[in-house]
Amino acid sequence: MGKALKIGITCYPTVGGSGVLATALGVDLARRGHEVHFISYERPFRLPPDAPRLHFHPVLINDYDLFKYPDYTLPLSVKMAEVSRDCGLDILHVHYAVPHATAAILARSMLPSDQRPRVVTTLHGTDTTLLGRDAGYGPAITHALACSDAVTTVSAWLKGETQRVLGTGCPIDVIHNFYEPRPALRMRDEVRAELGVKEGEVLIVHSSNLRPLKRIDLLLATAALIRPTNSFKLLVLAGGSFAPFVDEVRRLGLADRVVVREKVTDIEDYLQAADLGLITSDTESFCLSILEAMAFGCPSVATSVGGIPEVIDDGITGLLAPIGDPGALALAVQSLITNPTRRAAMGQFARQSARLKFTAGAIVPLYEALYRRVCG
Ligand code: GMT
Repeated sequence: MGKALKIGITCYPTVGGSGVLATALGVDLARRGHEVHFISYERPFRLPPDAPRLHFHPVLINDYDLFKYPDYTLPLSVKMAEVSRDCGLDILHVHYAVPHATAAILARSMLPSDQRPRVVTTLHGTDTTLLGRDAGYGPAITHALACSDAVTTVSAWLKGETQRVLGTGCPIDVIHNFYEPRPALRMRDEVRAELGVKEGEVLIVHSSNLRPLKRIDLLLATAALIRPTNSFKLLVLAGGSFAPFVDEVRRLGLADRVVVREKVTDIEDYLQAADLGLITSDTESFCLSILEAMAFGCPSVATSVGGIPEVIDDGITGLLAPIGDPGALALAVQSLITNPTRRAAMGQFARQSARLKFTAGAIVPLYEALYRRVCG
């Protein structure tokens, strides 16, 4: 290993793919001997409390009456500059461009030239696909990318979208997401019993923040079409409130099929108990939750959108279905419910693919090489 680096990481600390990935990256970098400083408004929820070389610096947000909208970007940039100076950071690595990349560029310009860290921006998805299209954000994102020392995207698809939507000519490295499963704490049978999964039923898992682009309406419409109706339970691991969907569950006659667990932190316990994943998103730049399921030998049925085909090899590690078609999704799910041998084989390939292509061991060295490249 080369010289240990001092790396600042900024991400959203809440339940969501970009923060989860950034936290896992920081944890692994610290394990590899680097000094890692998280800078955010709250401690990322998956950050272990006492790991060596891992530090957390909270950003205090103002509460002035004179502001109608509290500002986060400026206090964040001031904290980034302060941590960079006091801890001698080599790198500021920001996950999700808005507002983190702009804050990092500002922080860097507050410092004397010999104390300036290199800025690495990782785009995760909606920072390009949603905010990049917004006239109130797009130019600021393009500017922050142009001023970054390196830009990465979590899939080749997102790289193409970033170039297309933002018209940016800056070089972009594609570094896929990774997942390092923690051991489950409970037995598979115990978790299935807790969820009320009966003998012979297939446990389908959907894990997401339930935002509109995850298409929970389509997820439930798909579940309502699966035959036989009593062949499965659908577990929703919800990163947000499921309350807005409860009426629809009842209307579709799914009350005895759908089990919800909100804000779960021990996802591994549930993933090892599942048989099949189901993702119905309108758009996804990678879909970390498919990878999390794959790591537990659980193949997914998913809409063929965005970067998902880079994660699932259709017909080998899972099944892809056209966007917005609950009939096709239900048929794909049914084909794996009724064929446990094929499901198990796909699960084995899914686990192998996760281990080969998408572990910390495969991916984190790519970030380290990038850091060393920008540090010269
Ligand atoms: O949509 C989410 O689940 C959260 C969001 C985020 O930024 O936290 O996810 C995005 O980043 C994840 C990690 O890189 C990707 O796996 C998701 O596909 C991506 N979501 C979208 O692009 C819609």
